[in-house]
Amino acid sequence: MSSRVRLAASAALLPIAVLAACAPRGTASDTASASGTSGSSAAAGGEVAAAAAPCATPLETRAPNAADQKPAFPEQTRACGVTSNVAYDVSVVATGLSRLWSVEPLPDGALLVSEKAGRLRVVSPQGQVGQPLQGVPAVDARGQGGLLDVALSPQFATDRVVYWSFTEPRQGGNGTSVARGVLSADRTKLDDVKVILQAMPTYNGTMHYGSRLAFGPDGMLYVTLGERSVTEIRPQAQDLNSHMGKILRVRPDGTVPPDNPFVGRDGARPEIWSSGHRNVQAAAFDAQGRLWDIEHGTRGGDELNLVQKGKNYGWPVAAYGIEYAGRPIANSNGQTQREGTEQPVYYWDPVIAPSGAQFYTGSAFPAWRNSLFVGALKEQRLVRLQLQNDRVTGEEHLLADRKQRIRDVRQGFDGNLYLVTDAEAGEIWKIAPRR
Ligand SMILES: [Ca+2]
Repeated sequence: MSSRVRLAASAALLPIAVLAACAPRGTASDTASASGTSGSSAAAGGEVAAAAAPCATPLETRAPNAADQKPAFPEQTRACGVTSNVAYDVSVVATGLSRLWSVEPLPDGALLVSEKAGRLRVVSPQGQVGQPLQGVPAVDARGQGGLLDVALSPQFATDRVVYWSFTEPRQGGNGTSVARGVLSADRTKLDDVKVILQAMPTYNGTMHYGSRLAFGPDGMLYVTLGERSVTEIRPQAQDLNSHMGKILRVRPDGTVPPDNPFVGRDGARPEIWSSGHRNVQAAAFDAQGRLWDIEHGTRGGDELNLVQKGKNYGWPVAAYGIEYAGRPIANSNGQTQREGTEQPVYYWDPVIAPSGAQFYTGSAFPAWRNSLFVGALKEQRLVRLQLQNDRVTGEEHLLADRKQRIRDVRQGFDGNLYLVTDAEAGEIWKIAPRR
């Protein structure tokens, strides 16, 4: 299976990875493991942690935007550069697709992709691009809006149910909504289409919709949202009576499971799983079945979080970075910590502008097992993070030579990685072991 939930097989069954040469700048000890020189890690599929000390010469060398802010712990930013030395080929599966937003591999090797303007298409393993699927409701594609993420039902092989998030045009504005439908056997249309979730309130804007969809090992659908960006509405990220700036958790039919953290609390919306998020466009479950998110920050505040039930991730009352205009973040007065809020596991200053994310669990690239891959829009590359004990121990940047805004990254059922680019003539890439 290739869904964002993927429980790892025992790492012991897999070949030990020949990883990483020493960090190019001669610092991190991301060296493992075929030679057996390092103690093998149970958690990391051949990866061995860098030293716990902060990196003396991190991959990121540019000046931070918020030079006066300090990380809460040494590994929270500017990890050491690491090099996996994996030999891979990039093949262009298809070109000429407009503003691709997500890619979802199907069990037979085809790909389901979304184009922001409002189209879903099936692309064959050979790269044949299908006509837009019929049955997709209208979207508001202005600004950052449109047809956003796609996810498969955990039982897709038998029920053919597809989920997607989109900017729904509404009376008085718009909002992020989630719909589901049944992909017809001939893959030309979606039947029984139904909107199962509407993020509220409706707002008249064009920014910060989120969103990613990810099914957890609990069978629930997690939906990440944005806070609509502007100063008038973004404080709602701290308001449990609003869906803005939240991650939601619902059953596959959109109803609320009774064990959600705020069920039964007055003035709280029961779909909420976690709060205090800014604009969450990446969500991925790790091999242990835990949810991680990556959020767009302001200048200097992109962050990685381990998302836990009922917790508050700080925005906008505690955040790294500065306002786009250059001053401290108004709602936090520049504070990065606040009691009752969670610290990010990692943050980028300057930002990468994160898109989709995927924990790699396949066998095609043993050296990458348990790495977290993140697409980068502004920085036009694929970011690979190594994690150990819930700390980032190394960062690697791949595909930067292609100079494309990467909008999503997903693992296929074949263990290869599939990426889509954000361009008017966008591309689908397959990353496979070098032949
Ligand atoms: Ca935060």
